[in-house]
Amino acid sequence: MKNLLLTTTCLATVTACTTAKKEVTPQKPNVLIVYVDDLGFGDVGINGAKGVQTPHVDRLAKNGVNFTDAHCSAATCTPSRYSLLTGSYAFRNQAAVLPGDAPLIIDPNKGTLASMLKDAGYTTGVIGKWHLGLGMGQVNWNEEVKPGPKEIGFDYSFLIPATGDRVPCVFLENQRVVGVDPNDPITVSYSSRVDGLPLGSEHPELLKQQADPQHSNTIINGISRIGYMSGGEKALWKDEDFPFVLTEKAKTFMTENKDNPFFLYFAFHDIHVPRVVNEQFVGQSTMGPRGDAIAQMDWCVGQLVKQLEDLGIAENTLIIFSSDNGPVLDDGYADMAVELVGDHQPAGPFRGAKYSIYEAGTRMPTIVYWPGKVTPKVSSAMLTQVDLYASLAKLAGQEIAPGDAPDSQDHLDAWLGKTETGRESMLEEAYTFALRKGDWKYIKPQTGGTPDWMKNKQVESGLEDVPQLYHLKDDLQESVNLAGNYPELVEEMAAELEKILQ
Ligand code: NG6
Ligand code: CA
Repeated sequence: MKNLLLTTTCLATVTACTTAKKEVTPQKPNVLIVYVDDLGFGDVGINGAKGVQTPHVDRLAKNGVNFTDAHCSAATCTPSRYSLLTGSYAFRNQAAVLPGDAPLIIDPNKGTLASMLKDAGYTTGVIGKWHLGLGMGQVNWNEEVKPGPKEIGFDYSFLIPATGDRVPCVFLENQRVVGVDPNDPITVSYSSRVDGLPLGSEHPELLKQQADPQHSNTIINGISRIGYMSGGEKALWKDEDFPFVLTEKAKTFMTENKDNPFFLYFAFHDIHVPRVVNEQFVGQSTMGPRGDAIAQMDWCVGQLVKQLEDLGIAENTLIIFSSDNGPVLDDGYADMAVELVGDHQPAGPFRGAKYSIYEAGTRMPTIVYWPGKVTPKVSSAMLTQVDLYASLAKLAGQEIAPGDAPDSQDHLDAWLGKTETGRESMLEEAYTFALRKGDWKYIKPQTGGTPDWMKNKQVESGLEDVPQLYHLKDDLQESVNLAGNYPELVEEMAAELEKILQ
């Protein structure tokens, strides 16, 4: 009946027919965030990687926008992910690296990137590393674990609950442990030993990789972890399977949602420790497991893109590729990352590393790829992942509810490479704070200097008990502290930073 009426109208006037046609809104673009863990700016071929090739990532960069000054919000994982999903600076929730039994740190009553896109008509999914806490404390891993992704806007989830180096070493699908067995219940503790599996500290002969004391608790799959766990034998993951398990789940999600707009947050375990790659990728780099993990990650990226192409939806999918914090070589396991790095520079031209307030801590390899929609280029726009919330809201035509995403700014045009004007100023978080204003960078003083654990990892923390001021255009390496030369600028930037932190 409806069709008949429309035909009649069209026959009546040509104008009406054209108008009716125009009103058919095209499907909103899918959004795929490909989020690598601990990948440094210089760890991809397009940014100068020496010890490993990344043809799939490079292809995205060459046919998309490759950013040189785009940042995650903080120099560690949990804070960056918190900001990405909430559009809020991480210090507002004191977000820090979480243990594997921590409660969910995102407020289910507030909007998230996922809930905002869901409200805009998207089907939403998260696959991979979570590390934002689950439940409300004292989680029973043998039952549904909530609140979790569903309560903050994800229709589907398949998770590594915390990190690869933390228990529990099981996957959760839609907030239930995959392979849970009531006859073999799972117990997890971060405070005391639980009976059952051997510990790395007592049985180093069982290990595939030796580990530092913090990573020497329960052994699972030949790797000692942070934290204690027993039970769930059938549910335990095999690290070597991650690339296949995760990409298969992503492919299924894309296939099931190929006819409706979807948002997929695909969060790699790679290239975080433990770097235990599948045998298919062993030896693909000259850098041992860390480089091989990069090759493995690159293969997965290729798989995700191929699936979009095979489904015929690549041209309607915006891909954002980035990382959650800067690179680190030794992060607790003896995997030869330091010994085999050669002339490869994980952080590219920048100073610092994961955990560091210097640029390498947050300046991420960042690529936006959208075939036919984005003109290939290199962009120096200053951007932060905190802004993806507001920018993607713009893309999806969605209003941001009052009080949500307080730090997020719409820079969609910059993300899409239409302008190189990004942020005017931006916060960087590590174990102190920095403020960027154009080429100027001010680092807030912090008493106590670099803690021993960072020194042991050979990380240049950037923690100094005096103010630091760098001019990045002339001094990308943050090597000449100009604070003494520009006291007024230091005062001005310090005041602006404190205003944000209030
Ligand atoms: C640290 C771990 C490190 C890594 C990090 C989190 C120790 C000594 N080190 O506490 O191995 O897991 O937390 O990394 O325990 S992140 O990328 O998830 O932030
Ligand atoms: Ca990380």
